[in-house]
Amino acid sequence: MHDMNLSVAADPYPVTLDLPHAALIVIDMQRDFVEPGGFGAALGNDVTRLQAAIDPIAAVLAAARAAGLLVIHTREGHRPDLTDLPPTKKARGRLDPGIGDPGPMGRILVRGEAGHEIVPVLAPLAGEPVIDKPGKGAFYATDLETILRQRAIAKLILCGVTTEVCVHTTLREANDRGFECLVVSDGTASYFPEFHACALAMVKAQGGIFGFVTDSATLIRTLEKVIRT
Ligand code: C5J
Repeated sequence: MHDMNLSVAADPYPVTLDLPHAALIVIDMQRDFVEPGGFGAALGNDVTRLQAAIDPIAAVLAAARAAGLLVIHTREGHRPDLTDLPPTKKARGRLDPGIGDPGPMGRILVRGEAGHEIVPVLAPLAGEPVIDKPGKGAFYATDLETILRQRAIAKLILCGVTTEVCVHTTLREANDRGFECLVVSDGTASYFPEFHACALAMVKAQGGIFGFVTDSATLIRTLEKVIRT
């Protein structure tokens, strides 16, 4: 029986993961954000910046699954009737097409549409919960907290996009609920490199005011200790 308490090198200092009480959350790796022709691209963004996070996330996913961690995926999107879409969110940016409108991958950010799906290489496995969220944070208007509490999860490893929007909002929601968060620096990405850097810096500032930051290679090396033994 191996020790399930793993110390992960992180900033501002190492963090301990008690594996049965840790979960990996992969945030919004959806075609609408990551692929050309989706919502992110419609906003004028360079989606290749987000694509840089795919390989590190795939590697972290594989290690987390092999180590037996609970893996949870999130998706940002709305009901087809758009009853959960705040008018402010719909109107913001004066986009044409905007959320709910037909786009190259179906209706933009609408559940069930092709663009709303997670990119195939990071597709959830059977049994991995998928949280559909109408907002930026994965706790708001979802059953994520219920699922985590049922499994006695105390620590969250966060990957996904975008660093300063949905990852940060989820991180802040989690932190206020008492979850310890470890952000994987190269497993997150932003359309704006300066926002990515700043968002990561904010996590670990002031002694880790929102949590901890590590990178995928460090995390995987640590998880391998329980995978190999
Ligand atoms: C955005 C997200 N950026 N998943 N969503 O609108 O970060």
